[in-house]
Amino acid sequence: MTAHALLLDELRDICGDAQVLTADLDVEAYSTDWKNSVRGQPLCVVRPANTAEVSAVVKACNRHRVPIVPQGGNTGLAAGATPGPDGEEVVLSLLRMKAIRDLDPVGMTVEVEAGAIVQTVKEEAERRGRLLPVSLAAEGSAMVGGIVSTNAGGINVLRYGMTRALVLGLEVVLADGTVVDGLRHLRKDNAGYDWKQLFIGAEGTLGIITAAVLRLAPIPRESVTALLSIADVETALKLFALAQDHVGEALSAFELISATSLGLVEKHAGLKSPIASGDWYLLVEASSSLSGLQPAMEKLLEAAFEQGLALDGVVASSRQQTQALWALREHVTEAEAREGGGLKHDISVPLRTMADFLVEAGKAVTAICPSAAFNVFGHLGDGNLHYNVLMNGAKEQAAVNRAVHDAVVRHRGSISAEHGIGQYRLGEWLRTKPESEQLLARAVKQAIDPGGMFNPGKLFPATLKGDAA
Ligand code: FAD
Ligand code: 2HG
Ligand code: ZN
Repeated sequence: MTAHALLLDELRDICGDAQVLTADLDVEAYSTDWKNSVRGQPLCVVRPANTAEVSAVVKACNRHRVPIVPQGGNTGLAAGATPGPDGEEVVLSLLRMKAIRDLDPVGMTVEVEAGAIVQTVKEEAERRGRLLPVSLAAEGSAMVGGIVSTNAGGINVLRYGMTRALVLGLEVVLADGTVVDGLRHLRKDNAGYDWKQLFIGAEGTLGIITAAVLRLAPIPRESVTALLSIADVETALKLFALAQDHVGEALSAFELISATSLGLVEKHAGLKSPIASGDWYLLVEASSSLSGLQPAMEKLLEAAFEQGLALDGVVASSRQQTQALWALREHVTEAEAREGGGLKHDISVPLRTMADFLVEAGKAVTAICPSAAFNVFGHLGDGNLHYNVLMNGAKEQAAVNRAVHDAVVRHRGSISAEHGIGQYRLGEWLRTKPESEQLLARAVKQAIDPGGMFNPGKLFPATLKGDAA
């Protein structure tokens, strides 16, 4: 019997025959990323039911030296959950581990297994009068382990922070099968290194997250959403300052959408903006547990018109209208996918240089690919835009990718604000990340996963800057 066949038998003993998938048709959905840009071939997909099974699976894989690719909802946009092409890796899917173990509305925490769907946890929290304050268009499929492992952002980072800010405790399985139980429901814990931070945003390269304790928030009673059209991004930044002055900490979303993005949404999703007239649009939301927000938002809009910042605007006056405005924003990714040919960038730069960045990157891209169109949208309030270039599969993709990231580096920005490196940005991470930071990343990996059991070829390449050829 080959080593692989032995391992498959052991995995079947641990999880049951039905939970070890090997047939091409069965593993298909686990073998490619959401964008369908990378296709892999796993040795098998294994679906453990609990932490003890995860630990046993990891031990078995370790004995046979077969690496593991952790997978949640497979909605990641960096191909981090896609196995390599050679049938040499086991995909470990968390999808059966979806229990909400404990929800404490007073302490405002929820303890949940890694495979729980984000939307399901949000619905349960809402039923108990609390908010899980993470919002992203993929939340109907993304899982808790996935958002923690990518440190997902979304549209409410401005108010509540990235996923990292919500994680109070983690349970993880290490490469030798050890279960580390850090599932504490504590807001304050300075008893030693805060090791969980290493696993947040590690994209499955250090261990398997099997459960998490997340922070909840009160449900805002009042929420006001407005869509404004504006002439340019400098104006958007002035409006951001104005919004901070008028609604302060109640500001929960400040999203920029280009007219091109809205055009794609209209073309592919049939959704039309209620206002027209600008090259750019802002979706602004404020929410609060206290009342009195509506007049503050109205004053903000009045000031925006008086100062000549807004060209046109609409404030949602019902839940339905609010949903309709948000639908315009939430459908951009799907619409871009239908259009095809999109080259994604997930950049952040300091807000005060965002307008300069856009000019520089735009010139550089157009010089390389004159026919390129720009699907730019995203979380302007966080200094994070999805600077996606529509170039119809043109051969200059790599050059355009580099030109955009060169502009990012000039502004001391990041080539991935929220989606991660995965496989998609591996080369650009190597090219743009300073050597000292690359070596630090490898030191962490070597300390926690010295045998390279978890997600090889993701987050950083085997050979780093400065390694001898
Ligand atoms: P997967 O795609 O399955 O995995 C992502 C990474 O985490 C992989 O590297 C995987 O190996 C690792 N991983 C998964 N589970 C575990 C685990 N239990 N233990 C260890 N490692 C694990 N992202 C944002 O940040 N903001 C957005 O606004 C946003 N919007 C999106 C909208 C759409 C339409 C889509 C398709 C995606 C969007 N994303 C967004 C990207 C994606 O949804 C998030 O990155 C999400 O956090 C991924 O969760 P997942 O469960 O699908 O993880
Ligand atoms: C969003 O903000 C997501 O909608 C997806 O992060 C971005 O499609 C993208 O590039
Ligand atoms: Zn985003």
